[in-house]
Amino acid sequence: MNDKQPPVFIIVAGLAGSGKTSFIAAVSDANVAPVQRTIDRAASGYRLHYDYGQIVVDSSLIVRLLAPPASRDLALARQLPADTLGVILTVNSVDTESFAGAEALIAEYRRHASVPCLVAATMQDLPGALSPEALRACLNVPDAVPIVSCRATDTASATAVVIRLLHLLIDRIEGRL
Ligand SMILES: Nc1nc2c(ncn2[C@@H]2O[C@H](COP(=O)(O)OP(=O)(O)O)[C@@H](O)[C@H]2O)c(=O)[nH]1
Ligand SMILES: [Mg+2]
Repeated sequence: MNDKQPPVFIIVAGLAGSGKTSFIAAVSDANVAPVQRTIDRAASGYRLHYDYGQIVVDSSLIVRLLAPPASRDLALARQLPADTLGVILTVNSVDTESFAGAEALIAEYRRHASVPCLVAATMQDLPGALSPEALRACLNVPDAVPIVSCRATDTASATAVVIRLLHLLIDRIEGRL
């Protein structure tokens, strides 16, 4: 019997400069430094460059992390890959000028995604970073969506965000959410 599962996906979405590439590099296995992977869309005839990384949990389970190019974000929000576990929405906590765009992106994912979503508030190590509570108010994020402090360049910090997303998924499977 072949017990190898097809890969499952976590989408990392956010505006340019919000820490997506850093986040994927920090959580991915060392031998899968994030590469830009071109995904061929044979049916529609175009090619896209996604940031890509992966976590090999064991011989039967691989979690792939994908960050879509910003131009693709809204289209992807409406049609996530079938085996998507959840969405991590990165927000640059110091870049107040990005907040309007970040708010719109978060709202779009929440409107369309049937999988758990959370916000990773990146750049929390920098002076002037807004707290998760302040970001919640600025970006109109409802309480049901966690906002997790994050340093996207740090493996432990980024991994904690992934684990939080997995707990959200478990809560949902067990009917607690
Ligand atoms: N200090 C700090 N720098 C970060 C953090 N996340 C990303 N950066 C830096 O911010 C810049 C943009 O990050 P990047 O991952 O390229 O963002 P992307 O455009 O969303 O892929 C890079 O120079 C990163 O090193 C963070 O949490 N803290
Ligand atoms: Mg990038």
